[in-house]
Amino acid sequence: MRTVTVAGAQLGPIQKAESREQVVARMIDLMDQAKAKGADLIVYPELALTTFFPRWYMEDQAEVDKWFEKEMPNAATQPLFDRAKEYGMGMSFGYAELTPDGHHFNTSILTDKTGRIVGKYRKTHLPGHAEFDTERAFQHLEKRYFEPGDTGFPVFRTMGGIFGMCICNDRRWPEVYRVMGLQGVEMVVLGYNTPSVNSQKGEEAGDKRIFHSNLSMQAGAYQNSTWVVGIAKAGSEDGHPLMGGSVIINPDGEIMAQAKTEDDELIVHACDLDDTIFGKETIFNFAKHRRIEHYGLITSQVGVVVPPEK
Ligand code: CDT
Repeated sequence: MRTVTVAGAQLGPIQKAESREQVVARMIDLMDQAKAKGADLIVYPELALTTFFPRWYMEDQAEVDKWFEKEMPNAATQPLFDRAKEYGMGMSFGYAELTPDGHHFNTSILTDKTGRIVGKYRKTHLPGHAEFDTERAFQHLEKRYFEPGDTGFPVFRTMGGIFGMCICNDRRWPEVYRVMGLQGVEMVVLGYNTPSVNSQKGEEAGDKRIFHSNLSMQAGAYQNSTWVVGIAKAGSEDGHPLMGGSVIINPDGEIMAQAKTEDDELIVHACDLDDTIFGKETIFNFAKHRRIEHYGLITSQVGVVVPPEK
């Protein structure tokens, strides 16, 4: 057995006016609860330190940059790192990263049990749009504020296993899990901020949003025989609802723990990384069964090309 007890730390809404210090205090409170439950690793959502600011249209770059972190850890997050180190707990959370040479990424990090950052991932699939869209019920301006990530999908050896990360919209793309699966990933941790309603399809709400989210993550887990931990920021941020439903999914694709509220809430599960072995050695033994001679279109073509009409 290689058990990693994982605490999924769903965050409730963060209002625009809330400070990072207020949010970090909530994150530390969840970490205290995780410690009491014996957690080895705590996973927080995408853009965990602030409201989901890409819903707000901004033209002034100085105003935009206020939502970004220039270093990690920094003064606001150091107490979180200190507590994680004191507890001997790994952690992962997302934040908006402004690099020293001026690049803007939607980033997540993974620390080991000493509080050292051992992995960094920058979001690849940026949903939404870059200009104000009058056709949408609300804005989703990730393409305006972030560049596509430059990391690819690396995996990291830590806590006795092989860990990978992705962020929110990435979880809907099967290639993400497969690229990590090809590196032997045993646990994928991710955070999300998913609006409870579809801004371009008003009638799609609630259950179907959670269904699509779980469908994607459960398939990614099963098809690569890996644990997947998907953690939400949920609830109404300044009148804009985000769905909850944070989950811990086993390598058979089954949900082992699921959040019930749209508020700060901890879900905990003891994940045995050895549970990944059976699937990796049998039905999803890639070395034995994959036929890469037929997969060329996956990397040579972006959009759909239909056959010519006869
Ligand atoms: N944060 C994020 O990636 N959210 C997207 C919503 C896309 S709607 C434009 C998601 O896939 O959940």
